[in-house]
Amino acid sequence: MSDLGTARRHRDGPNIGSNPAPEPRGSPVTQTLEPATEAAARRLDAVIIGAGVAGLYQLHQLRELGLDVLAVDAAGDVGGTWWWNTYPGARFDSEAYIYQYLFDEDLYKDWSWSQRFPGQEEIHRWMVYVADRLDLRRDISFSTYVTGAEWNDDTQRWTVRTDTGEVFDTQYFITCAGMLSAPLENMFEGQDTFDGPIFHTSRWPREHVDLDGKRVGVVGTGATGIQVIQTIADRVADLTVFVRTPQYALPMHNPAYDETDVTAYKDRFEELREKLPNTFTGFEYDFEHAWADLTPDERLARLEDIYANGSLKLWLASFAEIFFDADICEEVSEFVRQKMRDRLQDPELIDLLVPTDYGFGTHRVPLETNYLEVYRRENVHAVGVRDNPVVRIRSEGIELADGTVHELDVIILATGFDAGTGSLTRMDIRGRGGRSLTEDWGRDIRSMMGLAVHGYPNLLTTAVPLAPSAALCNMTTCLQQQTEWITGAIKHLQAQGKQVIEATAEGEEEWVLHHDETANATLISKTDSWYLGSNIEGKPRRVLSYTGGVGEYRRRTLAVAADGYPGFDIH
Ligand code: NA7
Repeated sequence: MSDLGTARRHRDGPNIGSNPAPEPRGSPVTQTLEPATEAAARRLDAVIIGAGVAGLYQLHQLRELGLDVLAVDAAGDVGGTWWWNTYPGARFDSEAYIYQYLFDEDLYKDWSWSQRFPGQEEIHRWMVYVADRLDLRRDISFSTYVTGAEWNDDTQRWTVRTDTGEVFDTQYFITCAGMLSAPLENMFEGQDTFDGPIFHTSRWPREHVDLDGKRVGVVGTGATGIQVIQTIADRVADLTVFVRTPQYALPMHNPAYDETDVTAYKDRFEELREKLPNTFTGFEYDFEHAWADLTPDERLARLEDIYANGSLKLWLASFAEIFFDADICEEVSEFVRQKMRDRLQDPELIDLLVPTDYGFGTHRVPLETNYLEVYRRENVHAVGVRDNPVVRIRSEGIELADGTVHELDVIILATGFDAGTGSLTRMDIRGRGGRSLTEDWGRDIRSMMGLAVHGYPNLLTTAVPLAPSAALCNMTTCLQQQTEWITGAIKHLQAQGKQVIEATAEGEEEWVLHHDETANATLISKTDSWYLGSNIEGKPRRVLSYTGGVGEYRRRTLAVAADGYPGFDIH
């Protein structure tokens, strides 16, 4: 994973075994906020939701600005995504040395990574290091879920409420809640009848889960499912993987770092600080060649070379044309398919696990380690559920449409998230005149550069739709940029003696049109996946991520700030 997330408070759910998973929240639209009494509310300048990558840095910046600010997080500690996602095999697929804060050279250089793509435990330790180094914990309220917030037109301030009964009266309400923090965990009829535990990957129990010798079923073969499957296959007695849509799998090259490697990347700090915010996806690499400029042999040589790099480079920095040109996308897809066929060998597995009905790069591309080889083990069974779907969970296991029942001891749901919007729409956020963000985004997902929403004054957002941080970037790059933009906007208000900033309807509309025009030119917009919201029934369709590139987004957002915030009403 390379994403930020922070999410909801852990609760015991009846159907999730020993997993302390959150209860499904009722439709926030039907919840009503109790009126706050002045006495009960703690007065603040800013409330931040989240203590992950964005929340920590936003807290640091606003404190430096002299604001009285509190971060609130449902998690039990700092880390966001890297606190929640403790499932077996969770790890980076951004190189560790670029998934970094770049605002402080010493902070960067005083931490050393053990390998190119470290696992969750090391990543979480790094986030603890950052929080301690910047002394952030004293202004974070953990194990606290924001249930709702309400803009008061008279006071021009937000009332924010939590499930611990706290009420905050704040000028700014800033969401750093993560784009993949609302898990899809109540997926199937009969989940509460299963005799064993059911774990959603992002709500993995913090205590040890014993899978040894168990019959385990995994539903979902996205980036997360792949990490779980390849990690547990040799521990469990029997592993059944329910495959609906296979992924293009790219082998990860993950060497351990010695002192020389660490010194080498640290010496590049200045170069990385300059480069990362200006590439197409906030990674280190960028497109170097146009497809048309190379001969077929040169293209193949380049693809082989990048494939051997063992990173997301094949997706994010081979040929930009794969995102726009169906024929070129098909050629690169076929290159990856052949690699997969060579590894799988078995025609039945090839049929089930090699994607043929969508193009390489139009879904999130996962990195893996021996993922395909795992299916050649005797204790691993791939079951196709595209034409014979899972219909329910029964006491003994998973039942498919044709009546087949797969008997299991443990079920793992790697079924993904309500991406981009779910973290906020599961709360009850009310803007001007009591309008509901859940209802507004339930009709049409709109924002002003992913930083603000018309109708919600002083609500400033990160990792929400219509910015690269909604999906298509190295998250630390994008989130640093967004939080710095927010800090800059607040500074601007302070300097002007103003209190309120709100995206205008016209400004937002202009951005939505630009976003759509850019997104609709890509093949991503023509391919079902969570990138488009199509994993959630009834979710309005829109490419969640800004696809114009991280560098272009940065240029545009900084221009807005430099030009005095056109598209925003400031008063
Ligand atoms: P994803 O990428 O949304 O994957 C979810 C998987 O679950 C995907 O394979 C789905 O198949 C599958 N799924 C969902 N519902 C069902 C049902 N009902 N039956 C069978 N299979 C189902 O989530 P991840 O957690 O893997 O990754 C999310 C991001 O986290 C990832 O992109 C990284 O950025 C980190 P489908 O494709 O819908 O056919």
